[in-house]
Amino acid sequence: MSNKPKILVARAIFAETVDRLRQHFDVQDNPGDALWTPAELAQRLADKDGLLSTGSQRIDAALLAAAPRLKIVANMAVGYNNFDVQAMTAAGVQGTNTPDVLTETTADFGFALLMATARRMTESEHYLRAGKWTQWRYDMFAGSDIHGSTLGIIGMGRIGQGIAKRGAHGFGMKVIYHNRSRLAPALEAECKATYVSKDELLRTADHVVLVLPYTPEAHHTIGSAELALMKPTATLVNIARGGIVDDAALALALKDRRIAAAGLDVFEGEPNVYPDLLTVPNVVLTPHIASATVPTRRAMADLAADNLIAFFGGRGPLTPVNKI
Ligand code: 8YV
Repeated sequence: MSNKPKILVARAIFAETVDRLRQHFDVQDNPGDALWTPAELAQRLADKDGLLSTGSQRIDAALLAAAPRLKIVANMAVGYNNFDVQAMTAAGVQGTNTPDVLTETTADFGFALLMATARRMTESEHYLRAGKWTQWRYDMFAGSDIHGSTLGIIGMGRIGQGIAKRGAHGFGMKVIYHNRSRLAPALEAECKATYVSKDELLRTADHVVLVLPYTPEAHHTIGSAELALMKPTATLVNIARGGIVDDAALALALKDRRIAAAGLDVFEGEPNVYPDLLTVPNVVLTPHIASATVPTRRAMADLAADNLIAFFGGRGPLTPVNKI
């Protein structure tokens, strides 16, 4: 019997990463990518020392109680709202995430979604594919400009800063932002970004991008009251987390053209999508793929694995989210 630590890999990941884990650990993986229920996950964790998780596993007190040997959960995501950090710390379980490696890729995607939304790219593609394009028209799918417009970013962490730089330096946008805390002056200058209140941002931005982490306080940061503050020509992009936007209120605002359009990569209760969002034309919908490039997903899997290797190697986790 091996005396290596026992690791559970909760979802399918790159075979090379699993092979590397096998050099250090006794690994149970999930190559078929079965979606385990919390009870099935708990049963598999009963004899495990470590877990490589993704955003789809909830790590809470009930799960921890069923996993008496568990010492670390390495999330393959920068966001870790699937962790009950307090319960993990109380149980002496280390949590880690995957910051930095996905910053630029995710900022690229945020900008892509903003452009697709403002320039009505998927709506016009559906029209073309449906065989409806029979003649040119002066106002056909006329959207709003990106260059020279005002970009409002809510949540100015690493990804928000990446989007600000793309907007300010690449597209000559005026960048305003709102965040829990103001950036240091040097960072504001680098991003060419001006701090404003949330209301001022919503009132003045042509394009609003949400990049804040999900916390209970961030729930429905954008609801009907906030949508009412936005310009009728404005667009809204959410690449942060489902639940930050009230999807029902947004669907109504899009239907009533209270705002021009939205781009959504994340949803309340995903992978379920609020049904009305599937029927309104002025929304671009993607299935939580902002970090999905092959090199970035590899880097995320590798960093999660490196956290496990460093932790059990006695070197401490590389990117901890709690202190145990
Ligand atoms: C992940 C993400 O793909 O890193 C995050 O926080 O939202 C995405 O990059 C997703 O959470 C899967 O773990």
